Amino acid sequence: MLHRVLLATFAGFLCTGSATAATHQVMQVGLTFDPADITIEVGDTVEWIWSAGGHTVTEGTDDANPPLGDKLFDAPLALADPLFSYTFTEAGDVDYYCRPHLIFNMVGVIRVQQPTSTAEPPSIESWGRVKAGYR
Ligand SMILES: [Cu+2]
Repeated sequence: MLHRVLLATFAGFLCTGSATAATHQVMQVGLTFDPADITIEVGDTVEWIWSAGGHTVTEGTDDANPPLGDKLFDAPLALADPLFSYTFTEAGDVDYYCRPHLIFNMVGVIRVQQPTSTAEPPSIESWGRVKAGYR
């Protein structure tokens, strides 16, 4: 009976992991995103916050890559839309830019990593410690 409880507890830990989805903020400051390069985990949300002017938060490296209709996001960031948020569900680097200001290199990247708690399966040794740890 105790073994089943322990297994269920450990399985629950593996499924949920120990990380909680976080929210990261990127400010629009003049013709830059700040910070322009951030690393987050799968499941995290990024909020882009407007300060002045008219901008976009557009996935990719330019309007052709990927094509405008195929982008993960292409959102205005302006007085009328002062905040854009997006939750990243897959690992990988996601480039983005501001369409009117790409010529001024207004770009950024979100580096999405697998949560560290679930990146690797537990080793045999850690299983032993978990089982032995329940005195
Ligand atoms: Cu801009």
